[in-house]
Amino acid sequence: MKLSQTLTLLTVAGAQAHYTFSKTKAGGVTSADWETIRTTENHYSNGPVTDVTSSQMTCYELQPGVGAPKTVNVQAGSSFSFLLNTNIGHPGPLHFYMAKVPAGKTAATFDGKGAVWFKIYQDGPSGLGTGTLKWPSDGKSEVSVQIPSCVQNGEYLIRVEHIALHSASSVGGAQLYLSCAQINVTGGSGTLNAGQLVSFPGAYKATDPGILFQLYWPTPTSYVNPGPAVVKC
Ligand SMILES: *[C@@H]1O[C@H](CO)[C@@H](O)[C@H](O)[C@H]1NC(C)=O
Ligand SMILES: [Cu+2]
Repeated sequence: MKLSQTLTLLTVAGAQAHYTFSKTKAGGVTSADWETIRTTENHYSNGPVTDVTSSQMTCYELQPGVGAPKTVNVQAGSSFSFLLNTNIGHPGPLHFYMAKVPAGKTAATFDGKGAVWFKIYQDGPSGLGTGTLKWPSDGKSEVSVQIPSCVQNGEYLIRVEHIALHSASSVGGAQLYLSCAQINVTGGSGTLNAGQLVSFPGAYKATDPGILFQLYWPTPTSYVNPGPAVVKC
């Protein structure tokens, strides 16, 4: 095989393993692609963010400022899903964050910048110490989170983030797949203490132990998720 053909095949195989989060599901209703989620820069390539200090870390938007056509109504305490265009083809942790839209903005107009984000979910692997880690999101085409029952009502951005760790043993090797949906929460008790809010970019460093991570050898015996603790009601 010619070198150019080999390179083409490698490129295609790489792209197939990549993914985007392009649809939402709430209250039994599934959106269209990019209807409730801001279209991401990788909507065609499916490629990851690899620089955790990049402005892409906020919502990976193709056209910042444009917003998604719709904001989804969501009940506090209910399940909210992001659907993928393919499936999660790489191993690593899944995170969900929320940011309350400030006064004077809407979920469609808020840019998500500044220290506004709190974490509502993270997961870790099983199989630590065995040489083969399994992650709850492996192969999934839909991932879900429970909207905390104690959030304040109102509009939010909700940000899904999957960190692929298969190449994460060198700085800049972790692959972050993320997008933001626009939601409007009702039925929340409003008692949440979100604690210290973080910004994206800003919350992560390329050398955080959960981002610069040796997945294969030496056999990992622990995994530390990057970012803040998960909020509790
Ligand atoms: C959010 O929900 C409230 C309560 O149902 C409603 O009054 C408001 O119009 C909704 N906002 C959006 C943007 O859908
Ligand atoms: Cu990939």
